Amino acid sequence: MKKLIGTIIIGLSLIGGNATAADKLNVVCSAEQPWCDLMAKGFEKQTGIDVSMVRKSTGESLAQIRAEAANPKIDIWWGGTGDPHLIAASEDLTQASGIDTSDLLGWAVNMSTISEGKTVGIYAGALGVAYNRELLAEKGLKAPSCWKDLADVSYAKEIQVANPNSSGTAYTELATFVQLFGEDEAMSLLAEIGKNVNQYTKSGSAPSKAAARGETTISIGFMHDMVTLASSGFPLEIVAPCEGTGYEVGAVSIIKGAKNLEAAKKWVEYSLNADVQSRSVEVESYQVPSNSKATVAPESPDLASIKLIDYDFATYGSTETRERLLKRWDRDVKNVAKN
Ligand code: S7P
Repeated sequence: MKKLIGTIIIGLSLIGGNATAADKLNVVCSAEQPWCDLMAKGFEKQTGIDVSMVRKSTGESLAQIRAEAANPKIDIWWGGTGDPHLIAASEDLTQASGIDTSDLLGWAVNMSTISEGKTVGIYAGALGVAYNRELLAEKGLKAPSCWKDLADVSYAKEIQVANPNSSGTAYTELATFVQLFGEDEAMSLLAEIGKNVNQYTKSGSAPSKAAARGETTISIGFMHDMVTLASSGFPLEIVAPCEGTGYEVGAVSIIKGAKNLEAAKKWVEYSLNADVQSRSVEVESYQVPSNSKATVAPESPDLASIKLIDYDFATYGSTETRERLLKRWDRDVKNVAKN
């Protein structure tokens, strides 16, 4: 009799569409909030799977995934710069999705190759500098055009950038400087620029939002985030630094030990779909999509026309390199700026 009642209850709950363990997905999202929300809603609508989502910067997401390794609460990590996704893969914190990558662009497949399928690229975007042209004119400052210009004494307390410990954007900047100038010169230059920094923020997109609002004159961040603000009418000018610049490959990973593995695989498939990627424009996210069949928004910075470095994802996406660079940044850049 008990067995019969149990069977009836399970049957009713399926007919009623109540969420069961298989109908849930826990996501940590490291892209901008509106895009995270659009993805969650679209996925729920298409699959009927309930998404529980939290937004965190890339470095913070990695820290959470590491801390929960023995009992993961997250199934999917979507968005955020690729290096920490590669680090999670190399630390065996994520697992292969088995997804077909044949429609993806080379830089997206490269992430999968390096990580043995444990992460894959969903978008790309270049790093740059933005300035508020009204504030710059008011203060009688020259527009910067190179990374090295940012060390000029005339920019004292005029620059805002994120902290690379929490922000994937700022880690991309740190790794870009090291690849452009060598490690010692990069640290000295960042320390010089640090004298002009008014705040190291937690999130990578915050400095450009502050520049847009006139709370800082200059920001460092991803150009697509700057485009979002400039095309909304803020007085921001965007600069591709003369020495060349680095770029991110945003990624998606399934957490090892994910409690909702089938749903997680569906999310990876969903997020690589060309139509889904083309929808990013609805929330003014202008990264370049990784699916070759997705539509690239006319506002997206044209990566082919920017002097990009040959960013070494295998090296800068390794635990050893990231830990070493962050330690040096804390010692040689952040603490020096306080003096
Ligand atoms: O969605 C915008 C974006 O620039 O933010 C991501 C970024 O890594 C997350 O912010 P943090 O720097 O705070 O980690 C980028 O992946 C993405 O393009």
